[in-house]
Amino acid sequence: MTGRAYVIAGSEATGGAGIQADLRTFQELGVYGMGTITCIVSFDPKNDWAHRFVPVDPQVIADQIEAATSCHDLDVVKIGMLGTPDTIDVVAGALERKTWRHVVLDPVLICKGQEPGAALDTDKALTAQILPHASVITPNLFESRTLSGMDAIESEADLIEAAKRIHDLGPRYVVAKGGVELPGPDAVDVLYDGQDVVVHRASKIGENRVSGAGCTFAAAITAELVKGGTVESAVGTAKSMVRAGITARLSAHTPFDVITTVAPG
Ligand code: PXL
Repeated sequence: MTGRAYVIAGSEATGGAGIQADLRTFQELGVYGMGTITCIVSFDPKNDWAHRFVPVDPQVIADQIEAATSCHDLDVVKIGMLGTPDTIDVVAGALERKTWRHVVLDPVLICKGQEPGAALDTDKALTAQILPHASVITPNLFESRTLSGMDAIESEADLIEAAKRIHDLGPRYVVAKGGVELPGPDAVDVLYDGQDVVVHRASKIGENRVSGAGCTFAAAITAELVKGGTVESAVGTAKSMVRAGITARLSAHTPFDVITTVAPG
């Protein structure tokens, strides 16, 4: 183990996404992982796998952060699903309390299958209180539209424009992910650092979304930054890892297949 990686995120009870995917990714990339749970998501098989969402009490989140940060000297943290403005208050406070070398933010506004309306208050709080602390942000297409204020992102040029607008909100590096929804044969990710645009691309594997891909991507970037990699090389490793994991996806009884955690070979 060459370093310690920390994640503040939600639990997703089927194991496909959330902190379960994060910790597997840390382990697979050879860093020691620890996590603080912000909320518990349990899909409901009796109701079309709808999201049952329970936030963790803010004091309990603060206690977990205190335990992790007192036990270990940490300088890289991944932020995943926060879920409520109260949780965002607590996590913003923790980010302010010490200096982080990197804060990798996966700006989870809603998870697959949730109503976009649920994102509105979380979106505002995340933009105001968490984004200014992020050094790396990894929005998917929906999150890029929401954060950039753009009506539509339908091409690589649109994605680059979104990355530039999100950069203006504070994060030093923006990784805007095209995923399967951006039209074209390739899964395109745009990395923008305020000066240069680097486009990472790989052919799409099917046209369906896979659960856990966004979590795995940001967690892999986090692990590589812990090990001392540059953001650009971390993004390359994360993309290879997600591609390998989607290739080796699991089918499940949920509406989405599930990514597996495979270190790039
Ligand atoms: O994939 C986004 C995501 C992140 N974190 C948690 C989730 C989900 C989607 O279901 O439940 C905890």
